[in-house]
Amino acid sequence: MSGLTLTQFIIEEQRQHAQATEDFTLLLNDVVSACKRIANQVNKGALLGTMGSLESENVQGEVQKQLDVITNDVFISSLEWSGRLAGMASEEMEDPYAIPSHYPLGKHLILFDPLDGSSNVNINISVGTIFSILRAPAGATRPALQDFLQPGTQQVCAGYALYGSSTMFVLTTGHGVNGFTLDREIGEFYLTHPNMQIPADTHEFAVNTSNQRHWEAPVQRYVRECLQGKEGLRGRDFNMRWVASMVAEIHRILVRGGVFMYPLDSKLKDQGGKLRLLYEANPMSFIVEQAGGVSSTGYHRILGLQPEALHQRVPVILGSKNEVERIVSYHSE
Ligand code: AHM
Ligand code: MG
Repeated sequence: MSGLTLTQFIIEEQRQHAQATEDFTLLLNDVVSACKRIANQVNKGALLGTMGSLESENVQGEVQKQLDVITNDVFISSLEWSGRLAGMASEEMEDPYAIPSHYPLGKHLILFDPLDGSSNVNINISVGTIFSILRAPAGATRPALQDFLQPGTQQVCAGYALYGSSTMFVLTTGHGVNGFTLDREIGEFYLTHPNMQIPADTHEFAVNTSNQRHWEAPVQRYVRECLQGKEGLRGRDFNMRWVASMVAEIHRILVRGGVFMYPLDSKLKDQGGKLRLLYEANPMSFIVEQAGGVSSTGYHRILGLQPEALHQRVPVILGSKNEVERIVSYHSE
């Protein structure tokens, strides 16, 4: 272990990069605090009596878990007061959250999914928090919805916290990807995974095969060829994983390579995909590209998409460069 804490790392990065501001450094520290509070909630599990579902649905029409709502509140209360943000938006709220007028406004916007993979929470499988930070186009004034609709290339920072067998925080500010592990007794994240790189080649893919009959032809072809293994065109066996927690899948890919797909299928066609562009696909694509991987809808680079709605969904195919490029080439044939 290098002994470098996440706080030290963020401050060092700020010193190295002229465009980073103290404001941004403090904002990131508040995000880290929010994730520590969420880790604590998730880790206590059934002891808190918060594992159940609610009667309510979120804006996506999905049944909310108690913890979806609790963790959304944790994020808001950790960040709204600080004067570093002009606005916030979340998977759990239909419209951007208006920061109460008694707090000062800052120059950044944050979009987040406070508890991704929450259908896994009551069966004790990894879940995570995903976030994306943008500059507020108009600076420290109350943002309009339009201000949040920036292409992923405009992100100044993206990251996730993974609440797994250990709690990790992984982030990029556009200068590579670094991973930190929480020491619970001390309450600090330490740099354990410096300069994470996704291997360009892989023998592992992740996709929910229960949707196989609905997929488009290029994804059908790719998975069919993987499953044919040594005896098929690829000439080697492939392994398959599906956690149903995007954060856990992306983390696995950052550590040992792989391909993750939530592709378009005939069931999802009307809604455009399953995963949300602004607080799932964009931050994960920024991280994956910064680690040497590729991220695409199959037809377009995800980071280049111009968002049209806050909760817009997109097909996602990302991970090891050579495999994702192969899948993309199948889409153009
Ligand atoms: P959520 O934000 O409602 O948790 O949904 C996103 C999750 C991803 O983490 C995961 O990749 C996917 O949904 C799992 O979908 P499925 O239930 O089809 O396996
Ligand atoms: Mg989610």
